[in-house]
Amino acid sequence: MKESMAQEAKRPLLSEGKKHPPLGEVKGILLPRTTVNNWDQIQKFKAKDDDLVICTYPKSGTTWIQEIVDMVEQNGDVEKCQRSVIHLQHPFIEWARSPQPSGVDQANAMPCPRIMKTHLPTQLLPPSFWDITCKIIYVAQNAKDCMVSYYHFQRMSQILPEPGTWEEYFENFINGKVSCGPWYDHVKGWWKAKDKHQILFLFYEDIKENPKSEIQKVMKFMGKNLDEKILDKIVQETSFEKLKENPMINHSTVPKTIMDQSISPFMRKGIVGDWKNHLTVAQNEKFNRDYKKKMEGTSLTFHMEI
Ligand code: PPS
Repeated sequence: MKESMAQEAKRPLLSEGKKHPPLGEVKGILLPRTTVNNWDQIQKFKAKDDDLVICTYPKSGTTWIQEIVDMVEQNGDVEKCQRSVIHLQHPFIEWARSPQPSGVDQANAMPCPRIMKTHLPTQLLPPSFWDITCKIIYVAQNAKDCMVSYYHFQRMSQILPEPGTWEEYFENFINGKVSCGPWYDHVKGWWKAKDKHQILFLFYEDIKENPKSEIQKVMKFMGKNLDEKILDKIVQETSFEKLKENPMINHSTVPKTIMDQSISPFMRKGIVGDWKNHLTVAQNEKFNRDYKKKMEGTSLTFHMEI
């Protein structure tokens, strides 16, 4: 573990006595046990033509694109975007933690047009989504930064397994032994799916580098037409600094029994290239060799720094 990272992780890696439930599995993909227990309801979910689905591998900029989409939908009206916490605005399809209503129950109770979120890989998406013409926005982040963000998230999440040491987590991540399965198959699956479905495929690194042009893509995809002034406002209002302080977005209202942000904040760093503070030279070399094999033959490429 690198020194700067050791400082960031100096708070307890594994809080003693904390019970993190183990993951379950569907078709070889690890998922939260509560999701697996509710699988029947999730698979039977009925998608509608006017649905918009935000889809990501975990820790790839989901919350960021959710707020961008909401601001576009609300024509840049900041007050309207503050109407409720973000996880209540966009049902999380595979969320299932009773006694809360499941993501499917929330979506079914919602007026149309609905905007929802999922982290499912293509092969686990409820089949009804493939039979209709709904829109999907997929955001991908480079695997190294995603792994780092996921590691810190698992340190603070009380509903995912504890990540173990960074060295252990590194091995688990590259072997797909994390919730939602291998990053590699997830991004490749959705990259392929975009050729047959209405999918806007975006990159975290592009949004970071040029938010306005990426937000413009979202706007056009959603069939909206907002003027330059509103676009500039959306860029400002969805910056990392703004969202980190926004209680509707930063998950500060989520109970500690789900996310303990005293261990690591949900809005942690929001940068491209933090992997350089985490991967050792040997891990980086191992990662690159493995990555080359797993990503061979795809036209999908990522920026590891900007
Ligand atoms: S989750 O739990 O899967 O929904 O998490 P997700 O929202 O996908 O990812 C969280 C990471 O996204 C970062 N983030 C941002 N980065 C840049 N700009 C903005 N506006 C922004 N909003 C959220 C957040 O900080 C997490 O990344 P890390 O690297 O851990 O900081």
